[in-house]
Amino acid sequence: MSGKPTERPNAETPLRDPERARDYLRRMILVRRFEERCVELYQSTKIRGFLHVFIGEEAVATGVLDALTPDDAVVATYREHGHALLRGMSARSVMAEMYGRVSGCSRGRGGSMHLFDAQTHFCGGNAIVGGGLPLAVGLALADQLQGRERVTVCFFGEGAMAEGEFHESMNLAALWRLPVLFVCENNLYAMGTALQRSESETNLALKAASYEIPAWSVDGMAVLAVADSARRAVDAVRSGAGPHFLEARTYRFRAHSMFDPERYRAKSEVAEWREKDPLLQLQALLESAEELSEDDLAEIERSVAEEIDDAVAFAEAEPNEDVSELERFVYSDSSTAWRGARPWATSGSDRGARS
Ligand SMILES: Cc1ncc(C[n+]2csc(CCOP(=O)(O)OP(=O)(O)O)c2C)c(N)n1
Ligand SMILES: [Mg+2]
Repeated sequence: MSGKPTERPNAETPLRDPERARDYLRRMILVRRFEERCVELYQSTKIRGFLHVFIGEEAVATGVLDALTPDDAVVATYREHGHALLRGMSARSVMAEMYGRVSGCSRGRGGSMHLFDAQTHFCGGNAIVGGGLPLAVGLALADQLQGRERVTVCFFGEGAMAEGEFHESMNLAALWRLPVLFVCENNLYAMGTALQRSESETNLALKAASYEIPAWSVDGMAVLAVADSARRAVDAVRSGAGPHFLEARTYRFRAHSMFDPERYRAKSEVAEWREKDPLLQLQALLESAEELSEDDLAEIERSVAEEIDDAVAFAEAEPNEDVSELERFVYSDSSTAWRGARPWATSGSDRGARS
């Protein structure tokens, strides 16, 4: 019985491991600067399509992903550049994908919202709100059936909790005690819709707990608190305690996407949240403990800039996929194996079915 959601005090998580904290700071700076560069590249039309940045929310993915082993699986949303980088995908493969290059992680066919990498078990990037939830449940069910000891972490926005898929996924995950950690990135808005305008119950951990899933909330602007909470939850999931749910209370500093005049929130509200910037908070904590000097910070910024410059130069120089390959992957390569048995093939012809 999970009963009601557990509130955990987390504002003052102590700095137990300065080296690890410095590493978190570097990772968050990498994600922030990478996305700032993406915005610039978008404005100069080097990157096309949709672009949703995670700026302000970096502590969530940084803290949660640190609790995983390389064998665990990750499912994310369309706001997933940071998750991909933090999972260990190279800045080159992510940036090349943003450019639509053949050497991008999805051969340039997915772009910003469809980053994917089998090697790091980064199972997307998903453009559909709530679309990742059933995928995560399916991955965890497969692991359970095949006896693999893997945890799947599923990130989604609070907007996804108004979708039917959320409820179906929570129910089945709890019923079958699947090894999933659900992480709700509650940034208070789904595009221009505030949480209280779309949810009758705004206590999100309570909603999850109603499925008998242990659930609690954490300050999503405080990376050490997120990391502590996530570790506790991941350890529990790994030990066979079934699915868990973490609500990370966070905020996006930028617009929903590149097309959003932001008429739904006051500038003063954004300014208030910017005071809680997860990068500045951690920096201040490290500095006050004398665990971060100006030189340390300059070195982090320098090495991050170098990594991003290299990724941009790489993406600039790479080719797009040849147009002759356009139809490849429309059907899977293995589709030729069952071509003869296709139920809708009424004649011997195979019109429209190219592999
Ligand atoms: C099923 C579905 N409905 C609507 C959309 C359009 N849409 C794209 S993002 C978004 C808001 C989602 O908000 P939230 O889940 O809170 O994530 P956030 O963008 O805040 O990270 C909507 C409605 C979509 N992509 N998929
Ligand atoms: Mg949201």
